[in-house]
Amino acid sequence: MNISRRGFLAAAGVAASASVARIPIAEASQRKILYVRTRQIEVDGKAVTRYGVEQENGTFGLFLDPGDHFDVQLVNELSDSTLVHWHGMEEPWQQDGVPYLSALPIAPGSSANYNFAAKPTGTRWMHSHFGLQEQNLLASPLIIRDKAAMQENAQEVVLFLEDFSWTSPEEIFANLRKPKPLMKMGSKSDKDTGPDLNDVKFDAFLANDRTLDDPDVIAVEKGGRVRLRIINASASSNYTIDLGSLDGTLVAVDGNPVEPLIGKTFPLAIAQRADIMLELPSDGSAAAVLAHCEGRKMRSGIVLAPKGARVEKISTVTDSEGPRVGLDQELLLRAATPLIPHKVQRRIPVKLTGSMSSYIWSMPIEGQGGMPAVVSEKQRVEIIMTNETPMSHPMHLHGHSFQVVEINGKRIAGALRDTIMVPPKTQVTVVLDTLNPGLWAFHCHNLYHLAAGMFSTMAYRHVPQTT
Ligand SMILES: [Cu+2]
Repeated sequence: MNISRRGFLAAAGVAASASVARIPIAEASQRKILYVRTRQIEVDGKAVTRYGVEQENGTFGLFLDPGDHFDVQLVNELSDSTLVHWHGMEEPWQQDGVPYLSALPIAPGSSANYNFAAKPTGTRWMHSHFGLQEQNLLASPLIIRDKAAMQENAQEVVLFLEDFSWTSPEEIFANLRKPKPLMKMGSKSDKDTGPDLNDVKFDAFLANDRTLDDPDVIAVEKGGRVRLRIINASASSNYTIDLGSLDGTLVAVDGNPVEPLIGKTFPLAIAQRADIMLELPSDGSAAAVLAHCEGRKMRSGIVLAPKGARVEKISTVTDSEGPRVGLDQELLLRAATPLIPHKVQRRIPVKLTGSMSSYIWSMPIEGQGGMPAVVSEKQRVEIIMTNETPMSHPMHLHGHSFQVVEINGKRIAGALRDTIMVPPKTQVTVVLDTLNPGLWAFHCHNLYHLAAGMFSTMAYRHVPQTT
């Protein structure tokens, strides 16, 4: 049982609406210490040891208020090296947490310091970028609250999604990489036309560290308003968020505001986040927020329960497989604050490619021959990603937000994101401004695709102004 994390996620929600004056300024500017350590959770009635990032008081992850600085000492209490990436932040590149690229890993018993402006605001997260540690749940929420979100008088509820296996990530990866015969009956070959939804058959899906058999039940006000901050921290699973009979209003994706979009279901690819506003039932009944795994009959979720509400048992297994996570909703999204119109000064075509039979993935950048995509500072850059494989790839660029502007030839003034899923046989174009010089990771966020080579970099220097 992990009381501290569960209790914390609920408490964060309850306190949110009154939190504008909660932390005195002197205290807010103090350095926070985050510990990377092991912890015990319970899955299907069995205790299991996994990793985590927590504060001294057991608070999982980090919640910053407007004006707070990201001032963190990260202490590695593991017996293994580690390094943590602040996913979605626009930090100086040396503090980005990619081993051997932005910094050396932190040795066991050592620590590293981070200090930068906490921007952009919104629902971010943190996770190990070292080896396969992310699959061992080395991830936590990283929320940078903004004034508008705090003034909307809604309770803040974090829903943190993770995929879980009893098999070690090293063994999962070794199994994926075992040579497969090309044309075995029932197997997928390189020439297979149908898409592959899941590489890994996970044993459980966790929401706030718990399965639906014993879900996180969060105390809410009858008829109250809730801001769900949903984080897909899974290593290799996409979901459809299902609000049941309730309507939700999607107000931000990857932490960045979008024009409100009302719905009952919302796709959420690996590493993406969704902020959804919910009005709770006026009759005081409980409401479940579920995450149905793509291509699987399994789901996870949490329950929002006003005082006295009956909390009914929700089955982990459903009758049907979770729907394919595509880009239908992406086409409808509009950034609340789009990039200022500007002509594209640099085009970067990227092929998402690989071989299922040998489980080798890559993302060659046209004309770069394996070198980083070298760009210039203060340019409008367009990245055109073409997926030639039968699997989808959630593509993540570090240190920047990009705007989705084209999907299979259809132009949109789409969402600002840091992670965009590119489905099989699909082309997605994004644009960004190069305002954060450095050496940046650009990769598929499916942990096993990343480990099998689907990784590249983008680099540019700061050029001092001459007058
Ligand atoms: Cu991938």
